Amino acid sequence: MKRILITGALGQIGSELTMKLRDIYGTDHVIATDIKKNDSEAAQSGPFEIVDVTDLKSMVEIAKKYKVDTVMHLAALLSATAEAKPVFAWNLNMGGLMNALETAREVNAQFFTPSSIGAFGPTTPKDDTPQDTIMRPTTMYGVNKVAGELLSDYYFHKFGVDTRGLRFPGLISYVALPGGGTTDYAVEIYYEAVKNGKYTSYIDKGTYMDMMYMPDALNAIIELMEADGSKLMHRNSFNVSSMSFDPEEIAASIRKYIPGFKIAYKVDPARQKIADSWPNSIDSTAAKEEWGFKFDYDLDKMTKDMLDKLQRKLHMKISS
Ligand code: AKB
Repeated sequence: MKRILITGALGQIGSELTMKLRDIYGTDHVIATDIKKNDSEAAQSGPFEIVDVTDLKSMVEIAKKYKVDTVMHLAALLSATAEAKPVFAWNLNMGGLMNALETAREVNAQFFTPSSIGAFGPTTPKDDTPQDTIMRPTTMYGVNKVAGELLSDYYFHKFGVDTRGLRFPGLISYVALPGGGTTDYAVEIYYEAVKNGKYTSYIDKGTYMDMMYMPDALNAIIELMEADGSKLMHRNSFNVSSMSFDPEEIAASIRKYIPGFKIAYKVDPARQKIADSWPNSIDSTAAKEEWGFKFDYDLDKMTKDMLDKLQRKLHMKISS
């Protein structure tokens, strides 16, 4: 049975991944860590330790204390925050990744970290973006993600660490909010739809980006980690996506359940510039062929589930 250490476990992905892994592998086998503790289920329902990912010694100590055989490194700044604080982002994103890889090497653990559609740039083909293509990102986050993919490849080839990773699109979820991302609008829009029946988007109409619902993202991580390593030609950088839409299309999907829903625009130039440098839609064929990537949720199925779950979470009823 796996023993898994997760960094950034109280963030958007970690809050749900921790709980799902505890269901599969047992509560005591999943050690959640983050820079601060909070009241969330992930922090309270099983082992939790404060870990600052810039502190290698404490990460290795915790990994040894719990005898982990898997490290899932999620702690990182997202694209918009990284762009606003590039030096801090380099230190946290690259320093944290290096320490997490070193920890995995030290305790001989399997390793996962997410890459992103942010690893692509304006010179990358925009539609059906191939798995192997031009990667010259113009954001600090993108530079971190490309370097992270290469560093993970290096640890695999040089030290034999079983590194694995996915290029995630924008992830949509209702448990923990994302923070500081460019795709966050696609989460905020659902909260505002339930609370106020309207949303003002900071991303302009006509801007297409890849997205995925959190249950599909969690399955993708677990399936990749369980996959036969000998078949993984793109082990640290699989394109994965289940939908691509612009703000008008997500608004139209919400209108199927809230007919009076209204969208307006107040474009944030900083986040729009990042979005404009990313693909419209990426090609996930390599992930399908090499480890059987699949997904359950398209836009309308996700919208229905998000609106149901948020009504329960916010104790609010939408009038349809
Ligand atoms: C972001 O918007 O920064 C992230 C991502 C696509 O990596 N959600």
